[in-house]
Amino acid sequence: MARDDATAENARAERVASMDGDLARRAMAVLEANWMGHATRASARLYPHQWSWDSACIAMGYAGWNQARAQAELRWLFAGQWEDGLLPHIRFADNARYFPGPEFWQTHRSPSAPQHPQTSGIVQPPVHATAVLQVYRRAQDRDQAKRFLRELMPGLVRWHEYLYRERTRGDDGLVEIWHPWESGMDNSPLWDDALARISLGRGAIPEYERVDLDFVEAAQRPTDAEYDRYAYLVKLYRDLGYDAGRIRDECPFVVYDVLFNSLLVQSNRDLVEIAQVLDVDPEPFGAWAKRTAAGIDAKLWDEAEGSYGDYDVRAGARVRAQTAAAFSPLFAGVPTEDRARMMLERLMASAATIDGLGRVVASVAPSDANFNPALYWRGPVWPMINWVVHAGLRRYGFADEAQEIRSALLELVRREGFWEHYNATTGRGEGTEQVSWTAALVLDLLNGERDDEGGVHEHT
Ligand code: 2M8
Repeated sequence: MARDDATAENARAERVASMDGDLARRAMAVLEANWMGHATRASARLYPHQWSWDSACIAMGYAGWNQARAQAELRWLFAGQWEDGLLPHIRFADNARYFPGPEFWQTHRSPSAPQHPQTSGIVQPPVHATAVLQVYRRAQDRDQAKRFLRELMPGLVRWHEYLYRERTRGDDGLVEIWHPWESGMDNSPLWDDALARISLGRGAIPEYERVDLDFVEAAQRPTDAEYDRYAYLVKLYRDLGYDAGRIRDECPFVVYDVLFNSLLVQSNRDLVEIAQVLDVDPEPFGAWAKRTAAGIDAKLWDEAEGSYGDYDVRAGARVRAQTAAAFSPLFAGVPTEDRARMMLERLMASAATIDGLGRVVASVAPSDANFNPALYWRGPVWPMINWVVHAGLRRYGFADEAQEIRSALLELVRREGFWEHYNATTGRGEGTEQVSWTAALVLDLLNGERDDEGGVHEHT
């Protein structure tokens, strides 16, 4: 970097650091501590590797104060991409303690997986094109940032091509997930029925040992029965050599998840914009966005409930659970204004109210029978979900409600620090601590104050 650019970047980092008292500085310190020299571990203790959707969020957090880091983060992730375009949910660091590690995934069984680096063999929600565009938008050196777009675009396109080629069936434009970990919302009640249908005969469960319970109370983590099924599905995929065609036929867990598909719609819209910057034909990405948005509207909207939700492909039925994922189509500009208003009412009625904070979005509605304020993806407040909902509300012009959620989330973090999630009743920080995407999304939200109104795109 030229000396002038370095000075400008330092000046900007200083400006960012002084936002919101010491909150931004504290957030930057979390990312600094988790920086591995080439990418950022998801958290200090429980998650010592690079996770796919965390990493996309982390890049957005870096974008406003350290472009070099933001770009390096995404480059490192995409260097683990498989030959068929699959973007793995974990790129492993060396010698870190975590289950399941590379020895359990055994991705060498797939001809598409790289020999090096070592990765997992499943995916996570596609928020990467959104992250790449955000990094570009926040860059000061436009030419350099354009080169970054040019460098990352082929990987992004191959990633989406993989999803449309291997993860669709029929022509409804929806992509499917094959593991609860692919949703990012691991033990959400959304998966209860599908997992309950998997009966594990003798010898079906591979040998494994959980590591997570060394770091976090069992009451805040998935059950052993859930872990048995997570491990069983991984074993099934590795036994099938990670062959997508065979998994598609044999997999007992096949779900159209509304959050995953909504993030994909937005990523496609962002690919359109990236293509326009690079003077490349944007039409195929616009067509993908349209197709998947139409699929969400046709298959995942329930008129009687007045809500979007997931669809269990194996059961041939909608999934009944009131989770925050239902609001994610707002983020991608999918619903009509009428539907958006219905969603807003439901959202604000089902939000968590924590003493002195105002409303914030719980991962599961407090009125749902499965709600548990402290149990991981079954109730706690997650920064990523609130970030998605906040952007969705802004997009539709629900500025006051967006502001309420933003303020409540930031206040939770100010009070408690950078936790994985926050108790939906007490607001206590729980799960694991020093969490990178919590810090990064706080930085993005603070930075967003300086963006033009509608830091998200127009509703198209
Ligand atoms: C959690 O998931 C991992 C498995 O991928 C785990 O529990 O070990 C989820 O919250 C997921 O969404 C997140 O990406 C990951 C790292 O923060 O942790």
